[in-house]
Amino acid sequence: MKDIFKAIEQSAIEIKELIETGDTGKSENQNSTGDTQLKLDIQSDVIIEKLFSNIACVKAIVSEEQEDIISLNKDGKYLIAYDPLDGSSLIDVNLSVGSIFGIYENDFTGPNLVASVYVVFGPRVEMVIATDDVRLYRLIHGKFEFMHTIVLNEKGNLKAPGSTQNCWSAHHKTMVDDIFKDGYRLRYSGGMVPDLHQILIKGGGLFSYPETSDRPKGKLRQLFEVFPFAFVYEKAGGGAIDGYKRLLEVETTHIHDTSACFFGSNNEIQRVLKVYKEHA
Ligand code: AFP
Repeated sequence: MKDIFKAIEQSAIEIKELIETGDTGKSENQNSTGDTQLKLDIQSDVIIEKLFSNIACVKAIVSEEQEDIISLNKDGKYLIAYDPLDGSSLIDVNLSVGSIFGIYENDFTGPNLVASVYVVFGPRVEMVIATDDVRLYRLIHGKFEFMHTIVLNEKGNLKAPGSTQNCWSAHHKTMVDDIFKDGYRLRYSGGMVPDLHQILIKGGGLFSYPETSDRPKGKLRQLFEVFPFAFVYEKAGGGAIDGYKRLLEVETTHIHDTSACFFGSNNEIQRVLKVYKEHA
């Protein structure tokens, strides 16, 4: 697994350079979810694929930017699903973006996720690795230095409410309103990586991307976004659910499946479970 983490570090260094100097324009292509790919999405994907191709323990990879699984080494132990540049539509306004990696064994399903990593490209470049615990690293003079472990408080005070409000269910809207009435502060940039990173680093809160009238299964992709962050939040002492049950137990029928998702401190996750149970 160390080789995989090293490759991710190298990809972060190369993608940082790409973000700083590359063309932020659109390409002619769409990914499997129908999003028009930016040139930076495609170039970041190429960087990561090339680095993983040199690692013997990687059996196969699948990218959010590609249709299918790519087989690499038949005797490899790990399968990696990744989103090379999540939130790339925020680059032209110079907000933070990130790369997300889920490392799986046997197959690409939630219960078989064994580690996850994300990289935040903000004013500084930071990397978070979740295995048995959750560790924060920062890029300093070209090297990732360990900073500290991340542990969520039982309850936080930040709320990141995703998706279009006029597509929310009535009970979801009431829950979000009640959370704000309880004094939570709004923190939502539209980039999953910085929004979830903020809640983790500031001790807790709730990020939600619910099932909505226009997207009954949510927007965020299970393998590339939802499961890796579910793993991070659970290992940091918080929770991650689809409204009703643990995200890491949600079934995957296709590599590009999406899921409604809630990530947060335990107190907030219990609150969501209670509201959604009453409306199941
Ligand atoms: P882009 O990659 O198209 O910018 O989408 C970002 C994202 O997948 C994720 O990073 C955000 O949390 C989410 O979409 C925001 O979606 P809404 O704008 O619908 O809240």
